[in-house]
Amino acid sequence: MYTHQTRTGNTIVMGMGKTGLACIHFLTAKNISVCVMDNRITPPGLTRLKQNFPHIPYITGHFDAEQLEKAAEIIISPGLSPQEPALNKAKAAGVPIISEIELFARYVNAPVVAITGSNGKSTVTTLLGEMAKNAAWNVQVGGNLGTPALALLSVPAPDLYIIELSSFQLEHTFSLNPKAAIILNISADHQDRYADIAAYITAKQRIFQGNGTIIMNADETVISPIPHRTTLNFSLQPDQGDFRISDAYIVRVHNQTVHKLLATHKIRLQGTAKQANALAALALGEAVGLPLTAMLDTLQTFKGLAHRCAWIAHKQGVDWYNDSKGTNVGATIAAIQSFEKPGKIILIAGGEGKGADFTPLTHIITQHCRACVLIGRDARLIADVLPNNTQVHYAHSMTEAVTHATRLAHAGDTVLLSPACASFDMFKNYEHRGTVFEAAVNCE
Ligand code: UMA
Ligand code: ADP
Repeated sequence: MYTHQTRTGNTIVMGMGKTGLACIHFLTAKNISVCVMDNRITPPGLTRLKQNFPHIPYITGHFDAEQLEKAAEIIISPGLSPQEPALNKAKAAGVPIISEIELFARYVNAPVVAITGSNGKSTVTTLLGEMAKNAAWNVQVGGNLGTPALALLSVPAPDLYIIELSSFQLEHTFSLNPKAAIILNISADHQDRYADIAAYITAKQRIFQGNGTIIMNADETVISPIPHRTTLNFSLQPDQGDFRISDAYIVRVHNQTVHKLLATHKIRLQGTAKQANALAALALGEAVGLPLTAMLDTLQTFKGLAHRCAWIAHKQGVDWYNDSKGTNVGATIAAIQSFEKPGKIILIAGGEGKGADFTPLTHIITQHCRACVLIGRDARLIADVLPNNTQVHYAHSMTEAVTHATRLAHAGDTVLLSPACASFDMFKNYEHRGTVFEAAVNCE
């Protein structure tokens, strides 16, 4: 059990990004003495810090181990590895290290839905938010999605907070007690940060702390159920799950009675992965008491988010899809599978692989892709897992990749950008990558 510490000294915020700034804003409003460090020379939040908080002491370019050791508490930004050497002395000296989410958990004033998983977090968080808004609930939606959770805390209290959480944010979170929590799925990601997949899963499982309802993906075997906890589960299989897909319907099974909720063709999110997201949102919504009608209405209008397997163009008989947010192997497999078009996909992939093992792509690419156009730093690592007879082309830019794909695609084919990698070697972020892709497609 984590107890709030009582050491004297400064609270030190590590990281001057969105999280760091949200912490400073929150703590200064509570008159808590705070200082901030970032090991980048010009961190993204520096200008705003100087403008809005001119009296807050800060250090850039390095972390001051001596000051950290004397801190009352350290709030670590999610992008920083806990293995950061300067943290070790502080840890040894017993300085409590917490996340921004821990701070949120200490002060939160309304029920929380917490959503994690390797893929689908942003989609489910946004979808559930839309469901709640359709039910006229006053809801705050954010977290890893973009707006730091702490910045959402509001008075008067909303009806509900819906928070997307990354494994990084969960690592130093101890007091969260969500009314409903979910791990959507697990596939290898961030293997440059974790010793192995087990360590990544352990971080994700921290979302189940507390005593609220947990939502389990019954098709996912790596997460064990928690005995004696109220649990709802969902499945794409017709024979398991409280929420499941059966005979082309979303159904709710309650005491062995099957209630048909909605024909799957009425859901705007198409493809199996996206249907799983719809089931997950329904289960979360039920756990917090959202009215079913509002949830089902939302499923018929919610189109999904940009850069997530989004259709962008039809040219000379070829469909083009932007799945730039496909930043790990699991997302790319789900994207390819959603097309059910053996041999008719031109896949554009590559970027920063984050230490991933690409071998799970071998079979699916062999089955479904006519050719691959590979970009970015780890292009050759993807090529290495493909059989010699796979058509592989390399491109130095997105424009060049699109030109290759245009040449390779036949009428009836699909060109899919789903990189299975982060974007930072070539782009500012996944949105930038997707936007550059769309612009290049429109210029062809
Ligand atoms: N960094 C340093 N030195 C520092 C602090 C950070 O080098 O002193 C680096 C980190 O390694 C990282 C980058 O700077 O590459 C940004 O890290 P940060 O923790 O300062 O990021 P924030 O701006 O606070 O944004 C964070 C989340 N970023 C990360 O976890 C990397 C955002 O998720 C989130 O939206 C935001 O808080 C609000 O909660 C982004 C993300 O990429 C979208 N998340 C990862 C993902 O979804 O896979 C986990
Ligand atoms: P996250 O916030 O977890 O990154 P997003 O909703 O932003 O999730 O989607 C990220 C990527 O994962 C996209 O490529 C999207 O097509 C894919 N995706 C979305 N939902 C799922 C799912 N349930 N299973 C597998 N892949 C998914």
